[in-house]
Amino acid sequence: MKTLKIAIQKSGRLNEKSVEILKNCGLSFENYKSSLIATVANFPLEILFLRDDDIPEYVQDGIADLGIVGENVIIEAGADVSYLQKLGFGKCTLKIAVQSTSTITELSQLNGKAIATSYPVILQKYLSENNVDAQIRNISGSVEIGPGLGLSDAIFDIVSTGGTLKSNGLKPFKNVMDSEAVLIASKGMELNPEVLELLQRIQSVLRAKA
Ligand code: PRT
Ligand code: ZN
Repeated sequence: MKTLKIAIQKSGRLNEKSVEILKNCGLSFENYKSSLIATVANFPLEILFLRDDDIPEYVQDGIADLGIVGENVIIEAGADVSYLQKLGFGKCTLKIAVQSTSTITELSQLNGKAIATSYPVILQKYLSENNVDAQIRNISGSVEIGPGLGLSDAIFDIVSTGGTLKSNGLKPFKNVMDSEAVLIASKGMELNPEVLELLQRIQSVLRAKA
């Protein structure tokens, strides 16, 4: 029997809940902060701990058979993977936000403006679909400080409580995409018996919670 590999986030917002859902499936493994790989004692599975950004590609390329990652990260990476199950955590919305004093009310007012983001692919798709021609400034983090510094007229970022927007003098303008953590598989692996067994266990954990 082939040992499956599942990639989960090493540290960050999805790590704890990803470990928890696997433990609740009855999987027994050591979760040392320092290890990059853990072997499950009672199921043919290894757990790879990775940066979330690397997970879609690892799964697409079959280096990992399964992964747990935010939908936003999969879409941004353009990864070709199978979606098996939404997991109900890591929920957030990707939004365009503007300065709280801004008088922008229409999307068309973003024409010719600069928008700072770490998600250029998702933003470009949305702007193209809405015939908006704006300049995308690709920044790897802290995009919220852009408008205050005059670096951009708007930002496009993940929002959950909205507290970060508010404390940086920004307000939400348009909701572009809802996201949550999902279980994904390499194309074809969704038919593997052990994958199906694990999926069934995850689904019953989710049902018990509902
Ligand atoms: O190190 P690694 O690359 O693995 O992690 P990361 O730093 O890239 O990601 P991480 O751990 O921050 O987030 C992982 C995933 O969690 C994201 O890809 C989303 O799918 C999901 N998620 C859910 C969030 C948030 N909620 C969230 N609030 N990701 C980021 N945020 C940021 C947001 O951008 C803002 O700057 O948290 C800040 C606080 O948000 P507010 O609105 O609550 O103030
Ligand atoms: Zn990341």
